[in-house]
Amino acid sequence: MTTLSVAVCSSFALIASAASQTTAAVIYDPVTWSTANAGNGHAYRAVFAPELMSWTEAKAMAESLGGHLVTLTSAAEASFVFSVVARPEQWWTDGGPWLGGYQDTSAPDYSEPNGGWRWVTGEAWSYTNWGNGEPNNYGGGENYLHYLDTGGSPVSTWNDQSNGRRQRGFIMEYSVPAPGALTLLGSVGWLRGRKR
Ligand SMILES: [Ca+2]
Ligand SMILES: [Ca+2]
Repeated sequence: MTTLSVAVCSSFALIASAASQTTAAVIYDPVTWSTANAGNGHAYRAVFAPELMSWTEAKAMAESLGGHLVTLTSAAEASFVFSVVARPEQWWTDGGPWLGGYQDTSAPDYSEPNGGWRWVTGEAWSYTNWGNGEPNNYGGGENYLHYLDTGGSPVSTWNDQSNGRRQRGFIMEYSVPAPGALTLLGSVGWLRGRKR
């Protein structure tokens, strides 16, 4: 059984309690892609999950924080997000963080490995930045987007991955000014309590 609770902490602090078997997700401070810099005015946050999470779990947490999994709909946006937000190198020890792309297996254009891809926001799926040989639907069921696992080196290219291959976090995006819930949670980290 898994339960979620909330505890106040620094957005950069990692709380781990051996006694209670809990580990906090680390919610990094937002970075805004300002319109003054030819951006979209949206803010982005990296969330590091040491205990790993599925794409479905990442999507739910991004929404609970007042945003959505990041949608990289242009080369400029992808470059900004990777250079400014997607830096914690610990993410790449076992695959990179989740992104907001998935395959709609009921869509008319669905096919493996390259058909039916969608962004969680419904924005047009046009820009892509797949790694070499990706997407490949390796082993079947690779229907979710994340940064490619390169064995420790951060890269900006993408991989299709199975939901069950849990990753070390995600990147979220939201319009600014932030929703009330996000303001409230700006200095709050989530604790995941797990009974072992
Ligand atoms: Ca697939
Ligand atoms: Ca793949």
